[in-house]
Order: sequence, then structure tokens, then C-alpha cells
Amino acid sequence: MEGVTPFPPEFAARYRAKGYWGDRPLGEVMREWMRTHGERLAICHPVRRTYAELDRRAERLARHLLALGIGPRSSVVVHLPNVPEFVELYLALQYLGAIPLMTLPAHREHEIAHYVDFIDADAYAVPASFGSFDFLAFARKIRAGASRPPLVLVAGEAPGDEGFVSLTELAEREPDLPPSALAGLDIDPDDPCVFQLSGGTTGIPKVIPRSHNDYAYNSHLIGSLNDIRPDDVLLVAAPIGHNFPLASPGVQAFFEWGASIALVTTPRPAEALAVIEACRVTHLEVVPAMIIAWLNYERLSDHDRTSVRVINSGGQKYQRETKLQTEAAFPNAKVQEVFGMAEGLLMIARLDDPAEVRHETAGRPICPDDEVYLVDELGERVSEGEIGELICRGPYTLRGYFKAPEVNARAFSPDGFYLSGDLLRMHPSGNYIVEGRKKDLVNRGGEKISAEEVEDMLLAHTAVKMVSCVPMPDPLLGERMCAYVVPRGEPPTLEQLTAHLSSRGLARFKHPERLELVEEFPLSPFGKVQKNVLAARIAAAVAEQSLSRA
Ligand code: AMP
Ligand code: DBH
Repeated sequence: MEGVTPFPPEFAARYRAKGYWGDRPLGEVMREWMRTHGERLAICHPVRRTYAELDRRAERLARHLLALGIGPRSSVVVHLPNVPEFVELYLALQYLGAIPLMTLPAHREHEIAHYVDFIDADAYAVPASFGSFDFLAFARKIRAGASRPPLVLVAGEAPGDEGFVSLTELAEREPDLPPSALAGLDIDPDDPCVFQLSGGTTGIPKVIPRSHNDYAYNSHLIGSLNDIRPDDVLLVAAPIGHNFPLASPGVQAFFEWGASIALVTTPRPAEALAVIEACRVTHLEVVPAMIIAWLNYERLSDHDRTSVRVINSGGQKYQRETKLQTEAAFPNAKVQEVFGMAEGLLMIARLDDPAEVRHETAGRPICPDDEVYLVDELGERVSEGEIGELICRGPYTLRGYFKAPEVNARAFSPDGFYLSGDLLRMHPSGNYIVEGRKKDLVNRGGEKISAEEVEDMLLAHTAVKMVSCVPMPDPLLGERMCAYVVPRGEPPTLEQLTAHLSSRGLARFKHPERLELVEEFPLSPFGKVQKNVLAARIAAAVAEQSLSRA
């Protein structure tokens, strides 16, 4: 398909020969799960649907969409929150070989208008209502501005406008096209089955094509490391279209195993903890910011948390201190950090790794054919135990962003390794420790300081609820470290924090030299702390102070 960088034939042949790639459309694979698990419960909250019911609804929806012109390789910008219609639409699009592009509910015109044109979307899916934002008025605007107005698929009731249809209604109404209409579709398992967005914090996120072959394998393999049992329940609290809750292991793996998912439209502690208790949730997939909010919720102890067995946290470093606090708050659970990326590669700590290894590391690759190296600035492999940039290639890692030749020339090595920009170090156990992103180092007069190393220690201070250390421009040393802290109770002073670091034996040059107390951190739509925003803020403050001094 145009704009997609294929796997070189020798790699594709190897991944097939090893049985990683099944050469079947993801929709065919998922349909088999629906049939196998028929009377089991697929969704347990906020509606209850068995696999058979879910399949029936998705299948009807698929036939309607086919009649409306959506078929293999059609593309659909999906802008839905965590609602059951998302799941039905995802299945229907897979049955059709159509390609959803996963945006976040918090995206707005800058992103959505761009993606609609960029992938030449045939359809655009929105909720009839969600929060205070008027999605229907927004969809009208998007349609009016698009080079080719997409059909608008509405979760809930559709307005009377031309070009708008209700997903909810289509899933319930018998279509004119017979079921056999879906049988003859020509779906290439090497085509993309989903477009994910990269988490790039600068510029507009790039589009990641994931193939049927690689995506089915992705969720299958990581699912096999998550101790999923048929009666288990996954809480989907992060935006469902994101690679982590969708397929790593996420909705896909829980469906493969015949377990259930519970959907919440907000990760706020009151809602999430109520559903954990009511649905006897066994598995959590969270970003650290979410779990920290739950841990600090004043009514945490009102909710039963004993059903939870496995807590996956990813997206950002899950500090050791926080892991310990998490396991104290969820007494039957093991935390299992995931180091993942929408680009593909997944690392995960194994549930049977020794506790110290689970607490200290972000895990290791999931496939024997994940080729993972840590390299220095020149692209040379660093010696064992040293920090280097993670580069990777493998059976479920992209070979190029969609329609982005210039970015691809920078983001991939000539032999197809994805250059992640992440800095890792191998732990003696063979697992990896995330030391930061390339830009997450503070370079103090040539001495590199890992921000996360300092944060991990500061988090152990009782007056620190959350901390984020960023570089602060300095005329003498180039950079110094500034600690942004969300205090717990009485705010700490910089002196108290550095005394704490000294008492823990941290080298003096690694101490933050400025403390900024804040009530909250700027978060990306997915809930990651936006360090670049904090760094820009402190840079502006420093510049202003040096001006006023001059
Ligand atoms: P995205 O491009 O949004 O899929 O984000 C992937 C990036 O998130 C990775 O390249 C890492 O920088 C970061 N990331 C994911 N998981 C972790 C983790 N467990 N610890 C630290 N960083 C992580
Ligand atoms: O940050 C991520 O993109 C991420 C984190 C954990 C991810 O894509 C995943 C697991 O699959």
C-alpha cells in the first residue's frame, strides 16, 4: 500500500516461518474469538454484552458500512471515548478490512482536520455527546473543511444532517446486504489494520501503520505474559484507542482469552475505584500519573481492591517508590511495568521475575526475534551496563511512519532499526532500566544527570507527591536541574530536599538547584507529564530574571 514501508522479504519470510505471522486478517482472527467465547461476557461495564451479542452487532454494523462504501483499505478517523460503540466499530472495521486511525478524545481541530486530510478519511467517528465539548458541531466543521467530506459516524443519536449516521442504530437494525457480503472481501494481511499515532511531543504526531500480521501477534504475545484467565476483567481507563489499552495486551488479548473488559470514560479515582470494586477487576493498565492519583485519593480505603492481581503501568517511568506504594494499596497485585511504544516494540517485566527486578526494571523484550541494541551517539553499541539509545527492529515493529519519507530518513537506520530516542541501561538480570529520553538528561557542564534517577529519590521524601526534574538554562554550566514538585502536605524547601538526597548518598552535582512548587503538572492528552512544557516554563522564568537583573 502506498505510503507504507514494507518489511523486507527476507524478514517477512522469517517471521512467517517462525509462526509469528498468521497471514490472516485481524477481523477473521477476532471473529473466531467471538465465536469460540460465544456466551461468555465480553463487556461487563457500562453495558453487559456476551461475545455472541457483540459479534452480532459488529457484523450488522459492518454490513451497513459496506453498503455505505466502507470496505478494505477505507480509512476512518476514530475520535471516540471509552464507550461500547468504540468496540463495535473497531470490530466492524476489522471485519471489513478498513483502517481506523486512533485519535484521543482531547484532540481538536489542529489534529483532527490534519488527519482527516492526511489519510483521506472516508469516515469520521464521534460521540453524540461527551463532556462539555460539542462533538457534533465540531464534526460539521471538520466535514466543511475537509478536502473530501467524510461520512460522520455518531455513537449515540445522529442529527438529521446529510452525511451523519448513528453507529448505535446501525448495530441494531438489520441491513439489506446479506451476511455473505462480508465473506468475499479481499483483505491483505500485510496491509495496515490500524493507524496509531506516535507520542512525539513536538510537531504533530506521526502516523504509524500496524499490519494485520503484526498487530494480531503483538497482542497475542504480550497477552501470554499477563496471566489472563477466562474469568478475568480488564479495566480500560486510559483512552481505549491507544496501543496500550487496545492491544498491549488490552482489549485484543482479553478477547482472545475470552475474558471481559470494563470501560470507564475517565480515570478519575472515584469512578475507576468504584468500577474496580463493582466488577471485581483483575487487571489494570495505567500510566503512572493515574495510579498516583488513585494512591492519593482520600477515599481509597472505602473501596475494595482485593480483586486486582496484575497492574501494568507504561508510557512513562514507573518509579520504584510508586511501585512499592501501589503493591501496598493493592494487596493481591503484582506490578509489572511495560515499556511500550505505538511503533511496536514491547518490553515487560515478567510476573515471575524476582520482586526487586520487577520493582527496578521496565522489563525485557517479549519476542526472541526482537532485535534490541543500546547505542552511543555514533551508533556504536555501548558496553554492558552503560546507558545507550534504544534501537530496535522485529516482527511487530514498524519499518516506517506512514507517508513520511523525510522523518523516516532520520528515525530509522539504513538497515531498518527504529531509533527510539529512549535511553536505557541493562540491569544485571537482563531486564532494562529506562534512564530517560535523549532529551531527558540534564547536561550540567558536561556531566550528564538522569532526571529520573533524582526523581526516584525525591519521591521517597514524605513531602513530595509528584516530581519532575527538567533542565534549566545556565550561563555557566549550560544547564542545571530544576525540580518541579507537587507537594504532599507542608511544602518542602530546596534545602530539605537536597539534604534528603545527600542522606541517600546521591552525588552533589546531581542535586536540583532550583525548586518550583506547583499544584499539578501539564499532562498530554494521554496523561503523560509534559516535561517540555515545564522546561520551557523554567527557561522563560530564568530569562526574565536575568533581564530584570541586568
Ligand atoms: P508513544 O510514541 O506515545 O507510543 O510513546 C512511546 C514512548 O513512551 C517510548 O518511546 C518511551 O519514551 C515512553 N515509554 C513507554 N513506556 C515507558 C516506560 N515504562 N518507562 C519510560 N518510558 C516509557
Ligand atoms: O507509551 C506507549 O506508547 C506505550 C506504553 C505501554 C505503549 O504503546 C504500550 C505500552 O503498548
